[in-house]
This record gives sequence, structure tokens and C-alpha cells, in this order.
Amino acid sequence: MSWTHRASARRTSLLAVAVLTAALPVGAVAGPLSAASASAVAPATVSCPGPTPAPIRLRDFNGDGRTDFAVFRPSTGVWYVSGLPAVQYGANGDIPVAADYNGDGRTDLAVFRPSNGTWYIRGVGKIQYGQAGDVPMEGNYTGTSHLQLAVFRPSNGVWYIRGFGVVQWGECGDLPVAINAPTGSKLVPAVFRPSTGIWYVKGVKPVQYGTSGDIPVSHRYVGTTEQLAVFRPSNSTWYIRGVGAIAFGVTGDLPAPGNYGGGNHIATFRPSDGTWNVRNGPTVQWGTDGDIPV
Ligand SMILES: [Ca+2]
Ligand SMILES: [Ca+2]
Repeated sequence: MSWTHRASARRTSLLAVAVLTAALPVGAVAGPLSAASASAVAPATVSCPGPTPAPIRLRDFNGDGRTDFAVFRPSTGVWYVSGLPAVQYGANGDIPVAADYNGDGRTDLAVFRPSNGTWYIRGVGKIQYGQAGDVPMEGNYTGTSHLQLAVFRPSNGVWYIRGFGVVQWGECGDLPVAINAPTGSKLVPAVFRPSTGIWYVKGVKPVQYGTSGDIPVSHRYVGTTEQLAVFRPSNSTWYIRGVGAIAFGVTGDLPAPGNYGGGNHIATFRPSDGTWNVRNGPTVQWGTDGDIPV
């Protein structure tokens, strides 16, 4: 796993300029931006890679309300979902973006292909939205019954949300983490800035929580609202705001927060042996080295 980020040399505070447009020219620079925010756009020579792997979300393929163990195998494009038949959908290099695209309560298989900026959604079809280098951030940003395709563009810190608009929120080096709004069931753009450990959640005061090298794992661990949280690979510890520090995992584990039933939300995927370890819950062998947990 690589979480290499070449942080911007700039340390300017994040500027939020919401620009709503009816028609979204994907690939175009969102505008008009203020002079200050435009200057914050990284020069072309600076690389701003997105997070690898992509953030893990709650995946519920069978619609029982609980996260299912699932992996995408890049070498073959096959999905392995616990309790369901294996399905070939996608190809090497694709980013798995399983989510409930048709609103039936079950997660659908889907991939985002960086080479052509196209989403392939099983049972729905393919939709071009985004471009190479974009981080897919699909989700429900409108509070309606269906989610929206969305991408975060690390090079300019712009969110492109299909059918909603363009939002400048973040800068080069930031990690995108859409957050459930405290009120209502919809997502708002948010970023975690590794250089400072500061979270910028749209509509909320910036919060310092975490440090460089941490992996943002915000999630509803307790109660009904989402907590800011980070997983620190160096000591395999989860830091959950308002809850505290919880050591869980070993070196090399990937955080896999979800709703695993019985109030268990902390879990890891171990790439070396393909095991999922749920805190206070089961250890399940599901996947193998090289698989991407989804
Ligand atoms: Ca399930
Ligand atoms: Ca579905």
C-alpha cells in the first residue's frame, strides 16, 4: 500500500468556493475561482496522487444492513463477495467502486476506469465521468433516493459531483473523505490534510485530528452521527474522536471500517493472508494477497 503524497509546498488555509453549474464539463477546470484559490492550483509539474487504495465504504451486497466481506482481484477482474457467486466485472487497473447505484438497498458491482474516466456499473451500464488521476467519490450528496457519481481531482482540489455541481474543496496532497452531514442523510465534501492533520469538512469548522501518515477512517462507530477518525499504520491504532484510541491490527493491515453486526465497526483486512479481522467479532479468510478489499 502506498500513501505517498507530495504535499503542496504551500501551507495556505483551505479556500472554499462553491461553484454550482447546471452543465458539468468534465475535464474542464472549475471556474470561476477566486484569484487566491486559482493560485493554489498546483503547477502541472507537481504530482498529486490520490489515496491508494481508495477509501472503504459500507458495502452491503445482500441488503441485510451489514457489511459483507468482499474483494476485487485486479489480475482477473473477478469479485468475490461472501455468500454470493464470484463475478467477473472489470479489468486490471480499474478501481472498485461498489455502491448502491439503483437505489434498491443492495450494493452493485462497479469499477471506475482511470484510463478513460468511465464508470462501469453492473446492471446500469457505463457512464463517462471524470478523467485519469481522479479519485472516485461516489455517494449521496443530495439527500435524494439515489447516489451521485463524483470524483475528487487531486491536482486542483475540485469535487465534480454529477447532477449537483462543482465544488472547490481541498488542495494538492489532501485526502478526500466525504462525510455524512450531522443533519440529514447526505454526504458533504471533506478532506484530511496529512501535512497538518487537519480535517476540512464543508460547512464545519476545521478540526485538527490525526497526523501525517494517518489514514482517515471517519465512520459511525457509535451513536447516530459520524465520528472523525484515523487509523495509524505505525502503531496499528485507531483514533476515534470522542471515543479515544483503540489498538487493533498489525503492521500491514488495511483499515476496513463497516457495520459488521453486534455493534462491531472496527475491522482490518490483512493483505498478506487475505483475512478480515473484526474487533470483538470473527476472523474470516476471504481473499488473497493482491486483492483489493471493497
Ligand atoms: Ca450484507
Ligand atoms: Ca443496488
